[in-house]
Order: sequence, then structure tokens, then C-alpha cells
Amino acid sequence: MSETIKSELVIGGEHRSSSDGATFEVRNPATNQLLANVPRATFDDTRAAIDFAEDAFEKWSETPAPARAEFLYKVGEMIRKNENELAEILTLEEGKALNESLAEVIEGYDTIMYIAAEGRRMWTYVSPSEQQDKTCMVIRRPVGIVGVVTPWNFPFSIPLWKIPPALVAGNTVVFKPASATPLIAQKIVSMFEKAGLPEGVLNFVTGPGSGVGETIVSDERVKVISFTGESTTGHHIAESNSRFFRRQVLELGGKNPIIVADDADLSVAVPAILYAGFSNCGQKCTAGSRVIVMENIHEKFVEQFVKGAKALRVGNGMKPGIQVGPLINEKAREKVEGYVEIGNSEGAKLSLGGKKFADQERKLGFFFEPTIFDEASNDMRISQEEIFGPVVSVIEAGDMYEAVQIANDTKYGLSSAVYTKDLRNAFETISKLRSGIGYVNQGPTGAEVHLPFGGLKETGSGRESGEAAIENYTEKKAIYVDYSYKVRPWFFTSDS
Ligand code: UN1
Repeated sequence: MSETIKSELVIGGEHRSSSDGATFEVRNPATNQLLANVPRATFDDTRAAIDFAEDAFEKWSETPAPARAEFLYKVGEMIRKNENELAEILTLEEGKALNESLAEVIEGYDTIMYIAAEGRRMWTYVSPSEQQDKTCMVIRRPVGIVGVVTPWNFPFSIPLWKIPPALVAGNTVVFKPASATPLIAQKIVSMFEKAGLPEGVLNFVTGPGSGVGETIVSDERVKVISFTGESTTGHHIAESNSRFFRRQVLELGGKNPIIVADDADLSVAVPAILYAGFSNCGQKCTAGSRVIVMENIHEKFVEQFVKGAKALRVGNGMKPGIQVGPLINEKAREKVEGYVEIGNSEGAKLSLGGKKFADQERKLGFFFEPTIFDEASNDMRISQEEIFGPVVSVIEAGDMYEAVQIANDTKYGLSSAVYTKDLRNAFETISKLRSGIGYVNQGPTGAEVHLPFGGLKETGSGRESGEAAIENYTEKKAIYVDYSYKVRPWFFTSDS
């Protein structure tokens, strides 16, 4: 795919350039090659998208949910049919290895098919009333316009965690993807267009968070903000939301611990921990960036972990056999380099990596060596701050009690993992770890779409996926139906 990819705003069903003609560049992080010039939506463009979402709301919210779900099923079928092309665009734009992109595309498919079935479910309950000849029930109503603001690290699956449940529940959407990955986002929108989704139901605006994102967040007509991204932006959005009592889903950072007990089978644990730390070049909010290892197996673990990381194949994700792609851009790489310096000055032992690549091919892109800091302590900045790159801290613990203390001593609380063959140790540990997601004998990545995803503390608020998906985008209304046709007493109690 050598030609550039066409990108347009989609506002009320109309394809537009930015109203002032401005664009921004999207580049392949593996080669720094230009992929597209993408419209930089203005304030007016973004306002227009919200206007159209507002106009389309009434009709869409009154469309029966099973009919709304039909559009989702159609998009699901298109995803499956075009999975290889979608995976290629994802890798070109984001950099991750092609087989990881394909897994992400399939996760998007799984999500949309799972959520489409909600069109015939969206269950609540019917309950008895305190009074005779009266019944009570709970129904769901859409909330209104949903602002979907998504990150570049999972540019296909994360929009699909948010847009399908918002739509099937009868909301309209204004979608702003990350500026590094608008092309795969455009593909999502164009599949909905091909499925025949009514105009104005899903609007698409590209441009910076400070312009487009800010316009969405500061508009009172937008009733839900669903955001995955950086903590600082999350805080800012939460402050805006509090002004309007607006509903929010915020998925922010992570500094996810993996505890390796002394009975763990290292031949199983090490490959999984390599994947958790270095897949997508460590650019996952669920990345396993702190490995907490029992003292008596520490040396053996580090030896195997370093050996495995050294053997990882780093390169252009389009090439077969590549396991680790580039960082997203130069700014991200500078941030990672900065943390290597910090780790060295804090006194951690750099056991592997720490540099960019100097060879002809890889120096074009934003590649960085898988990096391991051993003898790290948990109070170091490299163990506390989200680096969002291929850097893992290995921290030693004397026993499981200490390991859990270390694991929980973080401002984040997204995901955590424990490796042990002892069932009692596994359950005791996982229930004590303060995180929204826990894994036994698996790294802290790899969430399935029918379970809730999200975390505690600075990781944000709310959950998505699973049954949380529909909760986020519906208002529950309690309905009381009196079929007695009788005058009731002015004041009543349960025995009147
Ligand atoms: C994120 O990094 O923003 O299951 C979420 C997982 C990933 C989730 C990524 N698919 O770990």
C-alpha cells in the first residue's frame, strides 16, 4: 500500500474537509513514511457534528433496539471479511506486529457481535409492588449524545468497546480518534456507512484533543464522555464533566504488577511475562511493567527473562516473524529514553537494552530495545510512573505478603497477575491485589470482551465491556403500573 489513504470528516452523513482546509500528517512509525494528510476539524466542524448528532437522536432512539442491532451485525460481518486488510492498516499506522493487529481486529469483531445481541436483551427486571394490583419494572432509555474519545494504542478495538454499545442502546455518537491513528478509525466509520446507518447517528471528527476534544467535552449537549487515554487528560475531562453532572467512562493508566511465586513454572511464566511487558512495544495500559519475584528464584528468573528479551525480534510489524514493533513517535521515544536515564540515576541495574537501534533499517522508525531494569525498588520513578514503552522493572520480594504490599503500592489499579501452582496462594493473592482485573498464571493483558474492563484509583472510573457496556450508555427508569383503577389513599404504606 504505497499510495496515501484518504481521510475525511463525516458530519451528518456528509464527507467534508476541515472548514478552514487545515490538515495534519499521519506517519508510519516503523518507517516515518507519510501515510495521509488528515483534516484538522475546526471548532465549527466539531459543533456541526454535535448539531447533527442532536438532530438524529430522536428518530434513532425510537428505532427498535433489534433493528438498531442489525447495523452492528452487518459491520461485524464486514470486519470478519476484511480482517487482513484492516490488520494491515492498523500495523501501518500504529506499528504493532501484524499478527497482534489481526488479534485486535478479531477482538473488535467479538465485541460488536456480543454487543449486537444486546439489541434483543438489555435486560433489567420486573418486581412486585407494595400495593395490590400494581407492578413495577425497570426499563432502559438512551442517555443522548455520546462523545467517544479514543487512544492510538488499540485504535480498532477500543472504539469498538464504546461505539457499538452506545448505538445499540439508542444514543448518537461524536467520535474523535487519536491523531496518530485516524485511518483505521475512518475504516470503522465507513463500515457503519456501508451498513446503511442513518446519517448523523455516528459523526467523525479528527484533530487535536486541545481543539476537537475540548469542543466535545465543553458542550453540555454531550451527555456521556467515554475516554481512554492519559491520566492528565482524564482528570481534565472529569473536571468538565462535574460541571454538567455528566456521565463518564474513564480508562486511564496502569503500572501493572506480576507476582512470581517461588513455585512458579518459569518455562511457562517467562514467555508470558515477555509478552506482557514487550508486546505492542509496552504501549498498553495493561502492560506488565513491574515483575515482583521471590528472592530464592530471583536470579534464575532474571537470567531467563533477559535471555528471552534479547531474543525478541524487533522490527517493522509488517514483516513476518516480527514480535515487537516501534514506539508511536519520536516524542514517545524521547520519553522512554528519559526514563532509562532516570532508572540509571536511581540506581537500578540496567540488565538489558536502554537504547534505540542504530542499524540502517530500524533507525528510520521509532524502535527501542526491550529494556530490563533489575534490582529496582518499588519507590523508584521507573516503578511508579507509566513509561508506556518496552521497559520492565524487576523487584525482589522476601515473601508473598511483601509482594502484595509492593504490588499495591502504586497510584494505579488496572490489572495484576500472579504465577503460582498453589491454588490457595493464587486465590489469596489475587483477591488482595487492588486492581479491576486479575489474572492467575497469565500476564496482565488479554482481556475478553464479555468481562468488565477497568480499574481502581488513578486508573479512572467505571468499567466497559461485559454487562458494563450497556450500563454506561443507558438511563434506568423505574416504572410503576397501577392496574387497579381505584382511588388510592393519599398516604400509603406497605400494609395499606
Ligand atoms: C489499553 O491498553 O488501553 O486486554 C487497553 C488487554 C488489552 C487492553 C488494552 N487489549 O490487555
